[in-house]
Amino acid sequence: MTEQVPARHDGAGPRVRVGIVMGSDSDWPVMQAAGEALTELGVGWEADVVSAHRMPTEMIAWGQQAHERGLSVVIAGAGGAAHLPGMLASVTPLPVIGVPVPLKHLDGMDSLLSMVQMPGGIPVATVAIGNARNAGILAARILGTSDPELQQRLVDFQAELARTAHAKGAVVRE
Ligand code: RP5
Repeated sequence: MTEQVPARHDGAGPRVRVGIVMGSDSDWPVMQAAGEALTELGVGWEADVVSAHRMPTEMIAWGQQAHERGLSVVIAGAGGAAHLPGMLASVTPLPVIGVPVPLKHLDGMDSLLSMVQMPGGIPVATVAIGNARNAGILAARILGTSDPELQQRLVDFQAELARTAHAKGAVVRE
């Protein structure tokens, strides 16, 4: 084990609505940004390693049970032959967001192409290579469509992004 993936976000926070899964604990340094974004936005999450290739039976069971356990969105990250998001999408009715994890060979292009080329009927919403933070924000946006308080936090979050961008612009013009 190279990195410690938290089995579940500290339980004391909001109800867990997002499941973050990855093919290996070596993906966690990239994937933890999804959890950080969700925490910033007040969304409960859990994280686990569910490899499509090394533990396929468990992976399918995880996907089949995700909605029954109360999850609403799945974020799945993997590197190389990144089949995890697509395989989960084939067995869950939940929206699946894919995060291509860059490895030392091919810079994540292999992961990206593995995720985006899904057959009709089985969508995976794939973010940019390594951009797990956007996956967390997108999951919050999906949940925000039926959660006015969360949607307001997203409005405030975007306003803060705009303020930050303006501040950066001001520095550049000096
Ligand atoms: C993929 O293989 C994982 O998602 C990971 O990105 C990659 C390498 O895994 P390890 O060999 O580091 O466990 O399935």
